Amino acid sequence: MNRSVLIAIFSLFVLVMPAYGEDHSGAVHVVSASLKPPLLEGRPGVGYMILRNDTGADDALVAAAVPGIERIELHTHEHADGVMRMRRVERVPVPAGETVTFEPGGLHLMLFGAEVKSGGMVPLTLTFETAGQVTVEAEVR
Ligand SMILES: [Cu+2]
Repeated sequence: MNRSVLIAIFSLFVLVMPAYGEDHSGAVHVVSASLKPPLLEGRPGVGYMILRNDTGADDALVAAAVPGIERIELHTHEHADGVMRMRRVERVPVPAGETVTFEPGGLHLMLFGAEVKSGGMVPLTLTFETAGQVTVEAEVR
């Protein structure tokens, strides 16, 4: 590697690094977050949203929490033997520059012990591997 290439790479780091030192809590955008409490008591509810990663670095959603909801799991749907099944996942990759949609029949939040009432807004805190915690208002439908 010659000197000018090294300088070019170093300059890139200098340009990119300050962004990582800043608070990037707003860098992964969460829009249209909504929660549906269970229709039957004792059953889990579901949550949907759209994630947009504008940080320039790959990231992944690893946890979600809402006051009044005991536990939230990250779930996906997959086809197995002609049947759609839900499967829990530990992390949902959100690549740089991409949008990940949680929607019926696909990725969703599974809400256990959801003591939230329809018609209000609740704070939904999402934890990302790199961006850290992002809290948004989620509509309870
Ligand atoms: Cu589920």
